[in-house]
Amino acid sequence: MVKDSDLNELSTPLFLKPLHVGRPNVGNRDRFLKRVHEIFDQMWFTNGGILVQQFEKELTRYLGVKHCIPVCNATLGLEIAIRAIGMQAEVLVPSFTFVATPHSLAWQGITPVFCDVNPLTHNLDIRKIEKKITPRTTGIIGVHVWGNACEIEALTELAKRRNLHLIFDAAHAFGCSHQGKMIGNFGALEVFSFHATKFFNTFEGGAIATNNDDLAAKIRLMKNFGFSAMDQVIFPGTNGKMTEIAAAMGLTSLESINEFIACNKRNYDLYRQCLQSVPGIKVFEHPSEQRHNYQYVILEINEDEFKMNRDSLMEALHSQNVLARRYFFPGCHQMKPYQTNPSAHLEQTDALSSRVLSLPNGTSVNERDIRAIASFIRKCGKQRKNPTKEI
Ligand code: T4K
Repeated sequence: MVKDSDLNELSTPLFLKPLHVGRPNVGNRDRFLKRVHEIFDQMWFTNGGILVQQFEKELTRYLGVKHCIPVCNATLGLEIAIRAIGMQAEVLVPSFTFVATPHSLAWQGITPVFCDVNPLTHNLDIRKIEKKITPRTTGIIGVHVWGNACEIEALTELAKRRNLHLIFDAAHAFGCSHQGKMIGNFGALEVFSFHATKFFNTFEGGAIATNNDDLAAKIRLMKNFGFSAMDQVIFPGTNGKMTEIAAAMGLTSLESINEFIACNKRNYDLYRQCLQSVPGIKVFEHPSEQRHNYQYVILEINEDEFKMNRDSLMEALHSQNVLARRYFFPGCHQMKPYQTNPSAHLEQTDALSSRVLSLPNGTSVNERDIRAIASFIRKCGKQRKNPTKEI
């Protein structure tokens, strides 16, 4: 264990090798490689092969949902979903999200109208959404940021009352639940990301979950060029298919998902325990009464109390090879493609994106790492100057 006093003696960084946010979790490598050999034996690489079919079945069972359709990534999954459901003109989205969320609308000529977030939950602020509805609004995309469910009931009620489509970007929320039901069962559909940086990965990948049979049928057509049978195209589609190798990784990841989650939770609890008494540092809380993947360890830094701002803390951590990330910074409304968007003044989003910092979690992080990181952060808070110069 590294103590504060030890840090004073450190002339080399705390970690010799970088400790990343978003390091992939990998299940049993031999089982994965066995599946890869099967792929070569079959000489069937994509277009709905047996591993994708098996992965789809397993996902559906895991989530308790009628359909969970694997796709090549969540961004394309969102694009397909938005088109399948018929969103057009303007769609309400949070700005405090990864830029893929608004891009999936803008890419098909739909204007993302950015809404502010609730500073406590980091999700869409239901009290502020309704004001943004115009005659051009056709839908809402809620994002379950850090895996924590949006205010689903309130959003569902609003969407119903104002005749809007409602879908969820559940990129962070695989393995999480809301009111005892797995995420994947809400809105018209939900889209997961299985990108390498997610706690559950298929290298690149994602899935669209829905309980609506007609919508599922449409999505299946759309992600395969609109083919209904050989030589028969009945819809203008795209290529959103998952490959066999991605499904091999997905099946292998699924076998270890409980271990990944247990490891994330252990780490998350330890971070909280080690940082709870540090003035000006708050570790964002995940709801204990729901299932959760505990992937994200998010610090909120109160500069006045901590005596150092978020960016200086990030620089200090980077100097020690702890590659903390500013997810999400800046808010999407501040990014170049969206700066002219009239919905641009979002006080809470701006404040939040200047105070959050994401710390490494997952199977590549151990107890000793976390104690060292927490000790270093505590030390940073005690110093008003740049701590890296004194360590
Ligand atoms: N909606 C939301 C709310 C999302 O967060 C995302 C994705 C999406 C939609 C779209 O999902 P996908 O279409 O990607 O399925 C990363 C990921 O690329 C992105 O998937 C993720 N969100 C976003 C939050 O983070 P970057 O630009 O920050 O990635 P990058 O390359 O800087 O890597 C992040 C960290 O992960 C680095 O510290 C290194 C580490 N890393 C990364 C990769 C790829 C590894 O250790 N190994 C790896 O293989 O976007």
